[in-house]
Amino acid sequence: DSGAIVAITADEARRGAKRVPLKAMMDEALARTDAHAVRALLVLRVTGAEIAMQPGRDYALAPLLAQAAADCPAETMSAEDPLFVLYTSGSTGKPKGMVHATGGYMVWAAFTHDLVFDHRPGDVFWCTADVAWITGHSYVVYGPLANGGTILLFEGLPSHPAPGRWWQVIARHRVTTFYTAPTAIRALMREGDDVVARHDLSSLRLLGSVGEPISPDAWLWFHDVVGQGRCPVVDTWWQTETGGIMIAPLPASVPQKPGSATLPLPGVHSVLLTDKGAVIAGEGEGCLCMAQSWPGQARTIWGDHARFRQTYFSFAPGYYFSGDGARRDSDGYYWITGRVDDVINVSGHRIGSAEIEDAVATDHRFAECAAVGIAHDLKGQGLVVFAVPRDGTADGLAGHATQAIVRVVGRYAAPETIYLVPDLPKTRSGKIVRRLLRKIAGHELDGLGDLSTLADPSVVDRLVDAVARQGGGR
Ligand code: 7RM
Repeated sequence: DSGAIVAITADEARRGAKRVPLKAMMDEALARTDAHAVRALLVLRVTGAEIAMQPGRDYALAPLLAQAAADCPAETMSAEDPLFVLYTSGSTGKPKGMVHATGGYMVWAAFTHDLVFDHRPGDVFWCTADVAWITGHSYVVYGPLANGGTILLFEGLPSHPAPGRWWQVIARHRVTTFYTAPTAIRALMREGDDVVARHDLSSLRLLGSVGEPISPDAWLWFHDVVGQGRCPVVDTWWQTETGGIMIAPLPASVPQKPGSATLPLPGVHSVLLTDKGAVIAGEGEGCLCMAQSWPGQARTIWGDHARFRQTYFSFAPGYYFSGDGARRDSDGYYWITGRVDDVINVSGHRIGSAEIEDAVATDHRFAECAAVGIAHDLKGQGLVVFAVPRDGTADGLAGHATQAIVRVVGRYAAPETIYLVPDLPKTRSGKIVRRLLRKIAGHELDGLGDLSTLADPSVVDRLVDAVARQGGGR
């Protein structure tokens, strides 16, 4: 997409006891005709696994670095030069390559890291996010390093090789500031309080959460058990598109409420709009939008500025549209309710229903399919796919749908459940009625609501039957 001429990879990545074959995955990606611009692949040795090197294209990184000069003068850039392109899912089409600009993005990452995490000299800042996620970009790399901070980088999983691994890391390295995601907090909570209590967490001063709404019980556990009641919890709302945190409590100055991201940061003009684009005053619920720009705002979608304008600025002219719904209480506090579009949030991974549906469509055994998100105890949302086989239901068909999704989208998008169904519920104009599918997948059969808008209401009974027959449906 970018026309990049050099790519950098590693032989393998470690994920707990597993090894991810990065070099082999890169070989497969570079074999695609649309990756022809890449002339050199630099390979970092991490695990020493056996890998195939393609002469003339692949180079081991270490010997090249050994020959390079130790001094690398900084390049002068324009503030508006692109800094990076990071892909994120929307409700329609392919993931969008969000372009962040050199000056504004770094200003926003540094400013928000300083303000929200009350950055002080001597802090050891640990953001557990993957560097490949915007949270890793802004709060593992750019923000804390621009502020001259000390970061902790950790390659691994919360409970590998044993429960308590993260607490051990915090104690050993005297981490002061710990920023993670609700999905991790829920998993750690399940391990029990005594796992936490076995470690000395007295170095912690501040805790942060990001990626999805945090339920009050998970918030309280984080605050009371991990933070021992001493550490403020900053629930930070933001997006790939915003570059950095937008709504969050300022520690020690904004009283917290468990489950609320609280108030917009200085310089952030958040508003709630009705479906028709009218501004809601005071208490209320609506679409979360921004009435003014801010430095960290993405500048465009790589290669498709028209789509950028359409996606973010056409809902209500003059406003940035986030795609999230929110409620504002009588104190002006924001409570994020989740996406108002067809984006599914699985463990903080943004997955567009269209991406999943397009992936399944690459396997011609399926006539069509629909993907929805339903409540999941650990992951926040779980992905459920309804797939319509072209002819009948052969053995192993659901497995083929999963394989197509893993191949095209990635392992993180492997669905919880696949239901093979004879038909999908559609309106007369042919739109899939996802609201119904969400209810059927969540086994909420009492409130199916008005079925009169369906082209063929009898589909519903056939669907419910098919789901009941397939049980877990895996
Ligand atoms: C940073 C990040 C963005 C979407 C966003 C929301 C959801 C993120 C919170 C949250 C409730 C939060 N970038 N989201 N943070 N919902 N409370 N504190 O997550 O581009 O990957 O996702 O994530 O729906 O639109 S992201």
